[in-house]
Amino acid sequence: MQIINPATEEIISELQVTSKDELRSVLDSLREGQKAWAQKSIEERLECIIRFGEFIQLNVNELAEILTLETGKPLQQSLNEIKGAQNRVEHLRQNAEKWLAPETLVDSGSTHEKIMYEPLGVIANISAWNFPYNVGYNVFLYALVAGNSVLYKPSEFATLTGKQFEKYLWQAGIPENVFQCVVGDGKLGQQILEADLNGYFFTGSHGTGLHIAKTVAHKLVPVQLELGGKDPLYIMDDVPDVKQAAINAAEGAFYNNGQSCCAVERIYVSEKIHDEFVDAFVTEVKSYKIGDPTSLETFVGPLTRKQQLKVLENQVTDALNKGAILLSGGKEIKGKGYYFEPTVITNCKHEMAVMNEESFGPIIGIQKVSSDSEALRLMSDTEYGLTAAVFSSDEQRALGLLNQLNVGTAYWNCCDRVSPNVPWSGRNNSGLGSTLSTQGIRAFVQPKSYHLRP
Ligand code: TXE
Repeated sequence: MQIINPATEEIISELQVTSKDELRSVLDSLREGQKAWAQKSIEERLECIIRFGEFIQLNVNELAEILTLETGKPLQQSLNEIKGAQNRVEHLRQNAEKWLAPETLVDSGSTHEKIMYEPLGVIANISAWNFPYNVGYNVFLYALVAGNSVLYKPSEFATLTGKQFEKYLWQAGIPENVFQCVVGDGKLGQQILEADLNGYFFTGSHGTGLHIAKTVAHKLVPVQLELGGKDPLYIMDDVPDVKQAAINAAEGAFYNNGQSCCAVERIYVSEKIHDEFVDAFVTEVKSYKIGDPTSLETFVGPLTRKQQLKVLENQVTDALNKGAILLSGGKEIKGKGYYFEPTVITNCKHEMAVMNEESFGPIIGIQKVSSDSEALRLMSDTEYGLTAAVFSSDEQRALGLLNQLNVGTAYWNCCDRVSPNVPWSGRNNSGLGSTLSTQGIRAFVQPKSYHLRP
């Protein structure tokens, strides 16, 4: 399998794809390893995770460079992503024992009732390329602490990063028969679906997620899907600082080149402040440094996948044909690398693809609205349900609207944000189940209830 640098289109590595036989023997060893791993105490498992965090800290620059080389993510953003691993390790250090401890619910003289949390067994973590470290460690660190072994299949667009994490997990004391990173694309993914695993944890597109859920349904094992979105942001007329709101909204839309599951994908602005907001927004976007992702100053690098250029181009054409106005960007940047100009489109309408289909790139549609109820109607009219944001100086007004939206995450005066303290979950076409927080660890265990009569 060839690994291509999206900034230069050069082949940077060639890897041997995991064969069917190798997959079988990897799974046999993970099944064997899991038994011993589950016997270890939570403290012992946690020690390995904490050591992993230390290795990550020591090698942060190397890890960031590989991520940038492989996915085109600007170096500063690669560094930010790796620092998130530290944050998850610390969160697990503080909470994992508490979350996994047996719970006694009734302790009367004649009856004891309690819950023990047992690991699922061997789980598959089929992952994505857009935040490959992040979407990986949000799954496998929690699964490992809970006593599972993990078959990790990174995206074919982020395999080198997956292999680096495997190296440091092993160095940190996680046995080789407890964590294995396999190499391949959807074909290998398909073989994993056909194999005997105790849970499937997926991050990626809605289409593949649905296929996975259908294919493994007969096994009756847990399936979690973290899929995409078409996340709306509404700027109310009472924002205290329109310029600051525009800067924050633009960052939410263009960070990681818009390739984030929770990127701001469509913006609604009150007609009272619309023009001022748009001016400030376009000024901000035009100030972004585009180019070589290995430079710490770059904010917009290449897209990770070449095929997305066409998707973005089609969304621009569709919007312009339906009456939108192009204020910035709008096309691929010719030359080496998969670069697309940061694109701002106004005068948008709900029927344009840029307002109702996932863009997953540096493009944003802005639509004027005349009331909160119009904004609510437009924000709600989607098949997705990942996040929604409202900027306003009035918390009650913002929450009044956010409370009515069918989303997993609601943001007031912020956006495009993930925290280990609260669950990360999508509704409808944005997915199933949760990572992070108590729910994120409970996803990797099964409760066993005890009724004891002493
Ligand atoms: O996803 P895929 P891709 C969305 C985003 C993006 C689109 C395509 O819209 O443009 O998905 O990205 C593996 N059985 N998101 O092509 O195809 C595949 O090898 C088992 C949103 O990367 O879903 C990879 O490891 N596995 C998302 C993983 O599935 C299969 C993040 C994801 O690939 C398989 C990334 C099969 N039959 C993309 N076919 C988010 N939530 O942020 C493929 N795979």
